Amino acid sequence: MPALILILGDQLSPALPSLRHWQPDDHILMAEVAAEGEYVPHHQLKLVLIFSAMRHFAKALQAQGCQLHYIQYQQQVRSLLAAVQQTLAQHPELTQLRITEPGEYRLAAEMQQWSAQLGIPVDILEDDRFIASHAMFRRWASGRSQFRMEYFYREMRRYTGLLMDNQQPAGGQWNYDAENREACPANQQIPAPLSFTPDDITEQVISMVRDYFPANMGNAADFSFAVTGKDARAAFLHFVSVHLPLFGRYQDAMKQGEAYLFHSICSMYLNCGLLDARWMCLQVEQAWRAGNVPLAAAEGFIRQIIGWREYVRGLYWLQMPAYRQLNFLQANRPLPGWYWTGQTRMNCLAQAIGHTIKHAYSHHIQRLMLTGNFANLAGLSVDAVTDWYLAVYADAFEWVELPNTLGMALFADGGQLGSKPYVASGNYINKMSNYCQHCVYDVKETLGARACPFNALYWDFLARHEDKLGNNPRLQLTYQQWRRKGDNQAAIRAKAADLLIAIETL
Ligand code: DLZ
Ligand code: SF4
Repeated sequence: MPALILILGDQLSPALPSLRHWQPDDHILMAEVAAEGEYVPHHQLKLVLIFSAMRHFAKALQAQGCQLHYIQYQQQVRSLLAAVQQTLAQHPELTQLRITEPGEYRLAAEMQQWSAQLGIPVDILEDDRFIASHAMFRRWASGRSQFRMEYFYREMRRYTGLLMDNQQPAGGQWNYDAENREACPANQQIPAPLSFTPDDITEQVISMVRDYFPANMGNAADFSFAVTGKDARAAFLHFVSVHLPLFGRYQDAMKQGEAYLFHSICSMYLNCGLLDARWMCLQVEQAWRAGNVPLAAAEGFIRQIIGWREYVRGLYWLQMPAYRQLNFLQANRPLPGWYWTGQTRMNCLAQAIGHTIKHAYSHHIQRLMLTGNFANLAGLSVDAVTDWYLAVYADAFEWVELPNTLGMALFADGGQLGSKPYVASGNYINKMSNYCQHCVYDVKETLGARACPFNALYWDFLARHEDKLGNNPRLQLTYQQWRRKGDNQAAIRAKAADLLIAIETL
């Protein structure tokens, strides 16, 4: 039975399950459609990446002799279902549809209805580009009251054999995170990541995105990412040889004017399918075994891929759709306008949001401890914040974005992902960056007119949520500090109330 194979914009991998079953009389469909382009106001660079990478992937499949149908955005097809219906109407010989399961629940739920709507069998294959299958994750999670990443990660190390010597973790320890928390010295040289000049296909996409998405964040003309597997692999190998040796050490550091530091900037390639997770981890392990990078750097990187990334995906599928509705701390304040413009006097946030606007990227600590931390301290709406992250980052798809934002950054799941909220005052930001040296606010002050807003908001957050957080064993010391503030408590809370009223102008 000849099939129509639908490939989505984050499934751009030659080893995709639905492509592995390809037969010469099958047809392939790829479609740029309004429903996917508009479900959040995607950053212009994210749109260019996905559409250009889709067009390059289609071209490569065509060159291999596949019968390929490609719908461009200008054709104004509303949805993926409409694209499938249109193609099937033109090719009645195609009597089944084959798909690799989508990464997002929203689409997976829609696709459950497709067979009835189309009147043909719809074969949905498990996405084995992820290392842990759904069954494997469910097995691990069943019977546990708390899902701690560290234990899942150890199983994944054993399962993959990565960084293992005779069934034991290489170097004798599973996790070297404690060695990964240094600030970046002023004189540290930071090499640039590999960037790419747009070819004709990308130029066409840039002009299409400018025409159809003029109000979206970012400037499509700034685009310099890879759009093919070959270039993405080159970008990653450049990272391994140039940045990885210091990746671990400065993983959490932030520095004025530096968007990337020693990060790989490859999450967007991995998440849309241009890079393969196992291949990346093998490159990193080989670099360590060859003596080119420290074990702490290699382990720190591999943990992100086979540990954290697989773990958040597992939790997402285990708990959707209920997960999307969680709002443990009842955070409902509207998102300040400066999340979209970067126009705030808080230098740390202006930097993180500025990078986001310029590059559709900021690194994990900027996302967690700057934009995420502020959103949590200020009680910003969980819906608005999660939609913002989904829109503005080139690597953001809901399976990875939602647990990281709703769970990790906002504690809206009540502690399933993190054992305590990742909140911090200005002190942490000052320790991990040089942002405070360039800020109009004073990080050492809590109450005065120039006081760093993070400080009063931090204490106010703890006081506001004492009923829900006061018994958390990991916050006992912090609550003791709060109690010692005695008479100052009222002034701090009044200051926080003033800050929240003036939130648009901070
Ligand atoms: C993110 C995205 C965008 C912006 N556009 C498309 C599109 O037009 N066609 C498509 O197939 N995929 C697109 N994607 C990626 C999908 O949204 C993604 O496959 C789902 O969110 C599931 O992860
Ligand atoms: Fe951010 Fe406060 Fe430091 Fe300014 S003083 S950069 S607002 S932490």
